[in-house]
Amino acid sequence: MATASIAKRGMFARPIAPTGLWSWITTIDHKRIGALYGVTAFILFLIGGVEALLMRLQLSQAEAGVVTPEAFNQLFTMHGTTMIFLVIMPMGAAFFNFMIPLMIGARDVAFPRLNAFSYWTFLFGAILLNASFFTGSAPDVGWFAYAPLNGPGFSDTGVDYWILGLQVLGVASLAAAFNFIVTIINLRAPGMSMMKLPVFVWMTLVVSFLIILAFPVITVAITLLLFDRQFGTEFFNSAAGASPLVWQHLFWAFGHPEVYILILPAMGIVSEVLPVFSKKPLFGYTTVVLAGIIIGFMGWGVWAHHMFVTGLGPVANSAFAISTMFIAVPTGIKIFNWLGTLWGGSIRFTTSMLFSIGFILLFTIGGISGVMHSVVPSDAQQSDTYFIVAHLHYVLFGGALMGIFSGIYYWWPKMTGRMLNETLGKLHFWLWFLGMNITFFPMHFLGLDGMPRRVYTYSEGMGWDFWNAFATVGVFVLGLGLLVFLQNVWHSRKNGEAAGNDPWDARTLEWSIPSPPPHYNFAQIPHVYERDDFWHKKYAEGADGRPVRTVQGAAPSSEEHGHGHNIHMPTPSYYPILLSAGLTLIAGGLVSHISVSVIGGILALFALYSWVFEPPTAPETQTAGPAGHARDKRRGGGKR
Ligand code: HEM
Ligand SMILES: [Cu+2]
Repeated sequence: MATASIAKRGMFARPIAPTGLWSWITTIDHKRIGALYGVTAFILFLIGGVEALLMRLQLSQAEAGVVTPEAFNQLFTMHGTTMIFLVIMPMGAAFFNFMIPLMIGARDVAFPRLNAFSYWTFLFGAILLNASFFTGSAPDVGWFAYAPLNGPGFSDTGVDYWILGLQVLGVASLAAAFNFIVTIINLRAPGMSMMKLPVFVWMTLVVSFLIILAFPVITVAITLLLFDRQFGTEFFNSAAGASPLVWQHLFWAFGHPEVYILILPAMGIVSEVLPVFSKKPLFGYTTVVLAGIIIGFMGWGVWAHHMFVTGLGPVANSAFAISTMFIAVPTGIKIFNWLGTLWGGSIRFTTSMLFSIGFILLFTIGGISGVMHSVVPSDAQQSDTYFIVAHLHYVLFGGALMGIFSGIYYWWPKMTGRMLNETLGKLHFWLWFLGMNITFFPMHFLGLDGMPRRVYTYSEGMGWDFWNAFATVGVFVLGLGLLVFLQNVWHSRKNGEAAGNDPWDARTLEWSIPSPPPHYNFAQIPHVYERDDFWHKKYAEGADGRPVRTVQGAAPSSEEHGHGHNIHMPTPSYYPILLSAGLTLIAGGLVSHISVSVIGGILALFALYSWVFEPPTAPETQTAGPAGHARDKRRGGGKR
């Protein structure tokens, strides 16, 4: 037993537990960390969903009394903050973690302990943010917390929780982003040049760069805000002559790149799924990759489209209108490439494929309303109305989340070794596709009819009752879809069909190894010769240009070459979680009691110090513990 062996070896001996709770707490295996990210983000998705449900119930009819106005403000703030930072981003991170090393033929990420640190810091940051509910003062200023209402004198400690929670979460995102950049650049299998990378890996690389460039901006903004709130500085205080618009510039200089941080992983997933279920290579691989990179650059030049109604003047407004219209071009290019991939393919309408096609349809609707906002006079009408709420849900729910679920259905067999049920899956898709449109499409009408966003109620004569009630019905359809998904997961765990290595006849390296992959991933690191290398190992081009299977029976597996003996993997460690806990306590102490910060500081220092002096691999003598995979240590490479 894990704990027993710890007792025998003393408190600070290396953890070697192969199973049980301890093994999860000390794990540095990218697959387990990916699973932790996924499960945690899913639980937070349920919390964010309940917040949404409460808001929709409150708005389902005029003058309803489900929640108080104060509670309503907290609900939309926490809902937005949760969905963006605690659901979509970490679900992306779950796939980065689980899939990237498998897709590039690596045994782990470059810095396995840093990876564990990212996850724990994310988890503790999420807890810190949500702890504000228990103090009775959750953040209530909207997910963008506009000045001057974010300043001292407003919302008790709510905004402080928001600031400190985001600081902690920012550390998690930055650590993960650096890790993935180094992993993708340095740990690719021999022969896998950059232009042979799967598109999902490319999009992860672009997103990681966006994170390391965008998060410092918000870090600075919220640090200044913290100083305003706690130490009497006046960076955003209009009464003292500062411009509160500076906050908006800083926030959106981060905020717009952030929306691409949210959508690019989904675009990457869709670019993996469509070729597999169309039995064709991705149409225009180079263009799709380039369009992703161009979006990454252009995303920095459009932020003031969130500020058209703040009186920036005609020059700035025109410049940002034009740049915003232009950013739709690389986005449109991708859409045509996806359609080109479908064109003439032998299409299999699996659940994953349906979610990808749903993504294209719904994301396009959101993209079009986005371009409508770029027209300044029409945005003056739409700004701060339900029309914006419609837009952002088409891109975030219809886009990012549908893409993520396409990935869940696609990679589930690889991650768990078991298939999900396709009938339940399709039912889930249709309920979500319908429910999403029922909930969010009428918001276009409400917005154009003048219903402002972020109002906790409206009076009867406004004519908004019907579509509001309609939208609330949609939430129940979405909820039903979610239950079907949960049932599917449950069913798969108990009776799911075994997946085998390659259930979809897929193209990329992760499908060449067993499902779930062994802890060392590849018994032998593959040598890559082509883009979609695994596909080329299975198929040759026939005389008519159609693929002809060259390998009969089961797909070739690197497992055939050995059983992973003598592979040295990094050893689990206590210090990532301890350092995360220390950091979060420092932050938490600032909103509760300073002694908590002191304890956190000591813990963080201890963890950091010990981490630095901990060799990445335990000496063999220490690891002669329980039998099993935990004994096989790493190949060289990662050090931290
Ligand atoms: C074709 C691409 C897009 C264009 C042209 C576009 C344009 C715009 C514009 C002009 C606004 C500001 C509207 C206003 O506040 O008056 C806006 C808001 C927003 N967009 Fe987009 N957008 C695009 C894609 C996306 C994507 C991919 C996402 C996220 C995945 C996204 C998320 C949002 C969010 C969250 C807001 C609202 C922010 C808020 O006020 O709370 N957009 N979009
Ligand atoms: Cu924007």
